[in-house]
Amino acid sequence: MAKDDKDKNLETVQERTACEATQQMLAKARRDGVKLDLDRGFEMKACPIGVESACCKNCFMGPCRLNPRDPYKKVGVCGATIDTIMARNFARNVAAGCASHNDHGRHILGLFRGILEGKIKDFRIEDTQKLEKIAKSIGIEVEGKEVVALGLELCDELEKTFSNVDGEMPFVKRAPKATQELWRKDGVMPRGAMVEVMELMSRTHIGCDQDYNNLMKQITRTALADGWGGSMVATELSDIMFGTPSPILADVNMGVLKEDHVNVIVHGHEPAMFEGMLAAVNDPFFIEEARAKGAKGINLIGMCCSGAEMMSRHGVPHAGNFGSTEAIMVTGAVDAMVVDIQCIKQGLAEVARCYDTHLITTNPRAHIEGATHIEFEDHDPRKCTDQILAKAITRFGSRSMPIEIPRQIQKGVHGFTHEYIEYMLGGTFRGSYSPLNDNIINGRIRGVAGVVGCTNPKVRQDSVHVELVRELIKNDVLVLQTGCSQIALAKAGFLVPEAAPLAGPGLAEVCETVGMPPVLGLGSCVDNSRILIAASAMVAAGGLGNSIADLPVAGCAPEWMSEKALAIGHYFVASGVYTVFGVGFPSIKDTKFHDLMFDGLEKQGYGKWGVEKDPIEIARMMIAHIDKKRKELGIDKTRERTLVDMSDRRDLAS
Ligand code: SF4
Ligand code: MSK
Repeated sequence: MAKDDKDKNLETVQERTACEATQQMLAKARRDGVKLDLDRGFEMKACPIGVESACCKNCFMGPCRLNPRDPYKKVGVCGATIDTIMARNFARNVAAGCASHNDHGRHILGLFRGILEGKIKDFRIEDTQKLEKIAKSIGIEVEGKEVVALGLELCDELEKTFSNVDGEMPFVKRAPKATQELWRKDGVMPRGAMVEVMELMSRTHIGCDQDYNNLMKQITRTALADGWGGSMVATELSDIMFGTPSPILADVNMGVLKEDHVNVIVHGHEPAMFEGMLAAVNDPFFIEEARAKGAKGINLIGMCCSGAEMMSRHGVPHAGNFGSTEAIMVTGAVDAMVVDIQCIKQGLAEVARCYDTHLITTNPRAHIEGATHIEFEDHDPRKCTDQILAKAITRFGSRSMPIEIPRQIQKGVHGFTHEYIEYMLGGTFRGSYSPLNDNIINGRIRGVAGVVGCTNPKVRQDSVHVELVRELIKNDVLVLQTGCSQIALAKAGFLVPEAAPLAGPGLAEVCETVGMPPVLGLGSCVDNSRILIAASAMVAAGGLGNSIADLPVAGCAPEWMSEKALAIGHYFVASGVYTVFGVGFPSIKDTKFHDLMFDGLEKQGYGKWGVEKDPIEIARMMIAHIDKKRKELGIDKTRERTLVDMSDRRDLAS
């Protein structure tokens, strides 16, 4: 490659991603003549009508395209207005996101029941304390009950999350009373996920619900059936079965690959298969097999959300987020990439073919043309995991590709939960959210932000996440993270207590006293439900209002891309949180539907949506909202304090 071309190559890879390891692999892929998603995303010219949700293909009289620049000039063939079209499109996105999380949650519930009934023997109940706590939280009497009996009772109750056709979902009881009352008053209290998704899909059929206000009610109900439904069931039962995470030091970035080991990457969202792989790679038989082929061992690594979950629970190294899943195979060092559900790009198959990597699908819901399918079954995990390991070990023994592994590795502390935040701030004997609230009231912590979600090749990978979080903590906003965003910040070195000096003086003071990072990683994207519980605990601790909408908190998915992200965003809005999305938003400004989402919902007592691409501006919007809530709570004056004296320090530490 000529020098000019080399410089250009370097320059454009830096434009695509802030992750240096991914830059290195993208440059190599180009040299190798392999096209990655990061370049495909840049080259794809999005449809200007679709990007603003101004088209409808809900029947075959269309597709109907309206003009986003003059949205009220025309209507669809059936007469649908721009507001109906945008509301229906958004509704279907939320339905898909909610269905994904509930399908995941229902599988986790089935696994839990299978263990309790003795049909699944390779997994067990790890955290019986949490089992009791969760059962109690939804009104199940726990005294004198054995683990199996209590577990089965919890199963029967949580089954309603999915199958209820009337009544209320069990976990909504965990929301603040005032938040629940709002949902009841407006008729948006979720019943069961299946009925909510079904009704939403039915209402968006041609000629059904054609009032965006009325559609919004069912959108809200369906989104709540995600956050307080399937996502929360998945998180809480996974903790009970596999162990509730607590802070753990783990390595992140592509440097976790080892040239002299058999490298197996697991990428997806379901923890069971990953847990099964973890057991299998520690089997002496496979370690011996790997050694016989000249490897020093088997190196099990996570990516994306199941990776974040396994890192939080067991400290399994993590190689990167959604934006790096194709790039990592360019190393030539991946002997097998094992995938399950959600956010698995079809493009992985072609990259795997180019680098002679095994791409193995394991879930009946998610096959990929060109990949090998080896089905994972909860009752017989080894049948799947052992075949995968045999393939990976064989590939190691006959590696033909040149290996190039980026050197970047960052250490970080992961595995925070709402339970651990309570313990960390409140101490062993009086675990409580009161110290967090006190620090918010006294102004050391200005507020709390959830920064979560995906990466999207429409924007420079990781850069919006990192710049936004940098700005938030600088302004004393404590940041909670999940999913691919957490990995972006981990790679940038923010998930360590040593990052405290990057925070403003108040937040830094709290972090240094407690020994925590200013950015707390809570796990995968279903684990956003941990943020809902943390917010509810803040309300319960007192002093910050009666509902989640009263709290000085805000949320953001700065590089979002998935329908799940829209469902998550809307369940936060529906729970009372101001939620800003980066990249763009599928609606047209100054339309009635847009105004409802970005303003009207807040007037009805919910949170509201915001959209902005620039990270500093996003931070400004979130901080302005936090300050508005502080003012409404009458605690805006306390921020004027700037010095923390020794007696304050003692109060904080006690
Ligand atoms: Fe067009 Fe109405 Fe059919 Fe949508 S439902 S494609 S707007 S005719
Ligand atoms: S994996 S939904 S890219 S966070 Fe949960 Fe990451 Fe977004 Fe998928």
